Amino acid sequence: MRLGDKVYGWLGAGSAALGTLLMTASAEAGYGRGDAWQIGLQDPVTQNARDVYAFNTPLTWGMVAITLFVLGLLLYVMLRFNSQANPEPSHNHHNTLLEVAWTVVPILILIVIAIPSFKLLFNQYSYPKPDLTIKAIGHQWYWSYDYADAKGVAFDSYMLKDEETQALRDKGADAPRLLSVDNEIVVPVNKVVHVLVTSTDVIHSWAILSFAVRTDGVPGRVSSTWFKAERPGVYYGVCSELCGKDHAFMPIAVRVVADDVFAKWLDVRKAGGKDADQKARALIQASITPANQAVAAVQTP
Ligand SMILES: [Cu+2]
Repeated sequence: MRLGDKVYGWLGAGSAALGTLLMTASAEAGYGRGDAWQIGLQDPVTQNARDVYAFNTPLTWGMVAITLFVLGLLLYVMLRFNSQANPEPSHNHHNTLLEVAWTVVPILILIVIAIPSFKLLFNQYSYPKPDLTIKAIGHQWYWSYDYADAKGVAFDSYMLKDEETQALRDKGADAPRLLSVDNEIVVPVNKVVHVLVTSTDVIHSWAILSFAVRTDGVPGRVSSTWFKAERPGVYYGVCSELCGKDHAFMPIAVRVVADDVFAKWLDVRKAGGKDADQKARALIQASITPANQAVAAVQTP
């Protein structure tokens, strides 16, 4: 067996073993949030995210192969042609075949990368007809949301403090530190959601990794993105543009729920009132039953 084959075998075995280890560590690992010692990306829950991840994996291994190849060439030159090993240097120069090859091969590699990459970009910027449109407004340092189709449904979303998430976890709720927020965005499952992103002060960025969306919120401009989440659950993101001292403390939480839960939630929000936030939260918490958590645990293909 050649050394190259061996190295490839080790890499394959290594990543497979690591994958198994991480998957057994937690059934929910990777969905909507990072997991301790996770290697790789968060699990995708939209078609675009699946396409992005299917592209990312071979690309990364291709990069590893090229890096090792160049490293090998460098080591070979350093050992074989240093002044001790090769005291009489040859006077060769110019090799047309070699020069054409090292120009053409990288061009071909770039073309092979560009084709699926452009396809992904087109998909991300082709907006299917929306079922729901949400405006996300970045502030120093929190987000506010406005449901454009539902008059009066608008709220602020602040990160929960450590003692608040701890209190929730003590009660058995799932509330990750630095990601949980007081008011989550709630959207129905399998529906096209457009998100219009803007900001009132500096540039922020609205991103959810499991949806493969990331869009800058620029003051005075509206940028947009879209997703169609195929799996109920809660998906976290963080502001992805350095926006000041509390940049790290303005997470984004999207709760994907069944249609009927969403309809009830929207009614509570539309009714408004002083305790609307509380009622909306209670409704969502009550909807998280063991039955639909089991549904949520079923992986999408
Ligand atoms: Cu920000």
